[in-house]
Parts: sequence; C-alpha cells; structure tokens
Amino acid sequence: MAVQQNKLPELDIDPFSTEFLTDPYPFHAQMRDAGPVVWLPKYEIYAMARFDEVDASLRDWETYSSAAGGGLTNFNKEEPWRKPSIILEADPPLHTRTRGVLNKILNRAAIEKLRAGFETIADEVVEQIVQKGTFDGIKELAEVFPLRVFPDAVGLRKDGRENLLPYGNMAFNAFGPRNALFEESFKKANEVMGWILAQCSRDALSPEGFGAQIYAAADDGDISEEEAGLLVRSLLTAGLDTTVYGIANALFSFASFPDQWQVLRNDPKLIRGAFDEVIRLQSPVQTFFRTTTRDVDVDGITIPKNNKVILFLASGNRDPRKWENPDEFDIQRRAVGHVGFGAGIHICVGQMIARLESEVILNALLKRVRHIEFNGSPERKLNNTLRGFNSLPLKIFE
Ligand code: OVV
Repeated sequence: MAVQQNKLPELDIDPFSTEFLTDPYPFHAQMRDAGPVVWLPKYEIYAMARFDEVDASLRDWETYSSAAGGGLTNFNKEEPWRKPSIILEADPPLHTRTRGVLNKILNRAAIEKLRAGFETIADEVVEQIVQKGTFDGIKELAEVFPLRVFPDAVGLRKDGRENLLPYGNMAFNAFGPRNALFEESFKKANEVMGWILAQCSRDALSPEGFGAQIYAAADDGDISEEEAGLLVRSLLTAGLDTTVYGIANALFSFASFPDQWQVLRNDPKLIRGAFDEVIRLQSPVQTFFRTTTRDVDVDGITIPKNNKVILFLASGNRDPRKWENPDEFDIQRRAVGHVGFGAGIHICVGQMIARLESEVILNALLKRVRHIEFNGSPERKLNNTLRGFNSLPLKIFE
C-alpha cells in the first residue's frame, strides 16, 4: 500500500525580508501551524519550523546533508561564495576527521585553562561601564569582551582585527539570498577576505593558541596543511559574531525581564542554565539549511532528493508543542535540549568557549550590578542568519 500523501502547505513568506527579520515570531507561528513541513515558493525551498522536525532533521545527517552548504546556495548546482567549510559544510567521513581535530582543541578541559585570563579582562570591561552607569551594551560590552579574549585565544596578530566582525557579518549574510543585506555587507569584501585569508596561514599565528594547535594536528598527519588553514578560517567565521550576539542577547533578556536578574543574583549557580535560556529564547543563529540526499517522507509529504530545507532553529526553540510559556525568559526552566547550538554531529563545536565567555562576563556583572534596565530603545541589526542589535542603550545600578 502506498504511503498516504498529505498536501504540502505553501506560504508566501520571505524569511530574509526586512519585515520577517525585524519580527520573525509571528511568521514562525504561521509556519509551525501550517504543518511539520511547508513550501516557500519565493526561494523554492522546504521549511521546518516545529521543534520535533528541526531536531530530527539536524540529527539525521545521512538524509539531511551539510555538504551542499549550510545556506540557501545548493553547492550541487551553484558556485559557493568561498571555498566550502570543511567542517560545517561537510558530511562524514570528512566531517568526522575535521571535527575530531577541533573537538580535541576546544574540549571543556582545554577551554577551562583560559578562565583566569578571561576573568581579569571581564572585570576590567565591567569596571568601565559601572563607572559610566549608562552605556551601549553592544559597542561597550558585547563587542568589546569577545574581541579582547577570542582573537588572543586563537593567536592572531593585533593589527587588522577590525576585519573580524565585518567578515562574520558577511559569512552569516551569505547563508541567505543575495539581497540588500548581503550586498551591503560585501562592499569591502576583497579587503576583509584578504586579511582573513592571510591570518589563516601557519606563520601568521602565534605559537600558542588554537591556530597553532590546528597546525600541530597537520604536523601529526591528521589533516593537511591546507585543511589546517580552512579550520582556522572556521574559527574566525563562527567564533566571534556568534558570541557577540549571544552576550548582547543575554543583556537584552535581562533588561527585558529584570526580575530574572534578581533570581540570578540570589543563585549565581544558575548562570549556565541562564545562558541556555538566552540561546533558546533569543537564538543568535536563527536558521541553518540542509540538502536532502534522497526522497524523504515527512508526515505524509515527500521532499524529493537534492532539495534545500531551511531549519528554523529559533522557531523550534519557541514551539509551544515543546515548551511551556515559550516566549517567557525563565532562567530556572530546563532549557537544555534547545536547538540554538544545533543538534547531532554538527552541534556547535565552540560552545564550551561561548559558555565560558558568557559565564565569565555575567559573573563579572553579577558582582557589581544589582539591576539592569533599558536607557532608550534598542536598535536592531538585521542579518540573514543572526539576530541581534546595533545598539542597546542600558542603565545599570551598583
Ligand atoms: C557554525 C559555523 C558558522 C559559520 C561558519 C562556519 C561554521 C565555518 O566552518 O566556516
């Protein structure tokens, strides 16, 4: 007997439009309510917005391949804008090998060694804003702290670091279509990419740091010299903007729900869970794509082989089928299991360092700040993949 065929809902939604990116949540609900999989004709892509399907697809790498790209561009049909990432945009067995190298370098014990140094810098950054009382959470904190700790941890030279955030902005816009956001961020692409590429070579990296450790894996024969360069590039692409947005979205969350800052002050052991709740509710990475490797049935709907599927991580993270009061910021809920870091074999390899950065900066703030509130209207920064702010006017009380 044939598998029952259900009708594929079609929605006239552009997930990369200004309207969608400004306030994605009503669109997420519309897609979730339309069905477990929907068709977006504007880009001729399938979309999943419910938690269960997003989570299951992320875990089924054999059906939902990453090798044709993490974005809208199908590398089986179209030219990628850069050489594909050998970890994000790869399947096993290549992914297994490259992931193994980064797993070893970025594991919890290795990252823990950075804590004391990070704490010193966090205290300095927080001291500055406490002195001021009012400040911009983006330009004076969320961008400042990761930029002071992460490039040093990788082992980058000091000059040229102003290229790092523009590069991340380009790369995350490039997962979407070539719209105005994409074009704007690529205006200085040659300059930015030239600098980034130069920093990926062995001799550009300090002898300590993640970069040198990646080249040590090449010396050990685990990866080639060229692969080492591409893995350094992955750190530079995925390692900075994500944490800037994560810390920014944490500040936004606590300013929006100030009672939760009191809960955290009363019990700082909740910091780790609080960060997960930030990533669930204000997911810095909103979407990733996969590409089907076969005809696959999803609840009576067939997605044919070699089609792009957009997975709305941020929508799964607010799916009322999965979460109680999904739009509420509650640092005491069990947020573990959210898909803000992904799920399955591609789950964020850098999450230990993201967690360390957030934990250290929140701890430094907890020591000095008893209350956080808005001091003006936040200004959103639109990006085809990331959700965050250009500016976040805040006021803090000692
Ligand atoms: C998770 C992620 C985001 C962006 C870029 C990459 C990875 C990469 O490997 O280049």
